[in-house]
Amino acid sequence: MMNCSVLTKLIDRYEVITIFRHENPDCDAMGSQFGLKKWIEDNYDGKMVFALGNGTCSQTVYPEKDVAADEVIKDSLAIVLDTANPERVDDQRYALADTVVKLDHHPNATPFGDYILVNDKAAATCEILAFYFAQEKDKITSAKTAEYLYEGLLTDTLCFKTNNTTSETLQAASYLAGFGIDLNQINRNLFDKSYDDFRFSTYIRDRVKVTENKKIGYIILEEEDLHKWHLSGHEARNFIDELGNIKEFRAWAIFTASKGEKGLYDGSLRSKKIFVNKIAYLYNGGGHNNAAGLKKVTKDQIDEIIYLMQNAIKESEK
Ligand SMILES: [Mn+2]
Repeated sequence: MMNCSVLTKLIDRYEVITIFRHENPDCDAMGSQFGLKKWIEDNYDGKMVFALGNGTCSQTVYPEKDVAADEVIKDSLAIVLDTANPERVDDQRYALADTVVKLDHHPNATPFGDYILVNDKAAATCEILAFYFAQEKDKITSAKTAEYLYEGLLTDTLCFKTNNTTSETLQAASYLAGFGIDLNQINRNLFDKSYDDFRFSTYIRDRVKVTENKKIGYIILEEEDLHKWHLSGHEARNFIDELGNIKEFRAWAIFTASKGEKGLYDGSLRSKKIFVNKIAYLYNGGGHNNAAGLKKVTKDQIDEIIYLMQNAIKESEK
């Protein structure tokens, strides 16, 4: 658990608060952003709170993003959520703010901002916020706040199955569930598949390449594949969990053709034990130990990446 009392002092001090999160946001990024916004609005009179960033996440429904002029951001407290490195902040104007707080659960490889609140033991940024709300004031006054945070927690842990799920994660979930949210409905909203997605899953499963020892499964999707299924590379890579429950696999990956860059691919890497972020760092990428991403690699580099993953698996089994 992390002491966030400095955050309360800062929120008290500023009239305008801008909340940022990473590009290509997931439910942890969006949920922490809108959860924090709602919580501040519910607990403070007269503060202006802006949730900024251009991207959105279609996995569930979020409010429209806010619009703020540079002048507004300049006078504000900026809180950047769920974002490990400054380049990934969706809307770089966060840097204009009077004070910047980084609040995150990724390893703090690239510290930025005036205050750094990082707990890399937390399974989600929403977990950090749940404890913060509970400790600081115990004032979640609307079920919507609890719902935003619960959704972030549930998705970042793949339904409490990832190896960073801890007793604190479940405590946070229990705390949030206490606000009368509909757990079953939230699960269905987040995880029920459309029929098209179901068919795309089948397509992926049919095309998995498997290394000889069956320890790595991966897929390369070309521009035509994405076009045929009307998916962006990012959307297609979100199907990575299709490969996540195979006994034999120690690591798995999806590579998708980079938009408008012939011969280059973006990739998502996952593993049970080996540190795939160490491999991603070598290829303009980064992320968590067991879930990382990288950008613009060639087919030869994909072969290298698979080779490095195989080596890491070998090392880990010595
Ligand atoms: Mn997260």
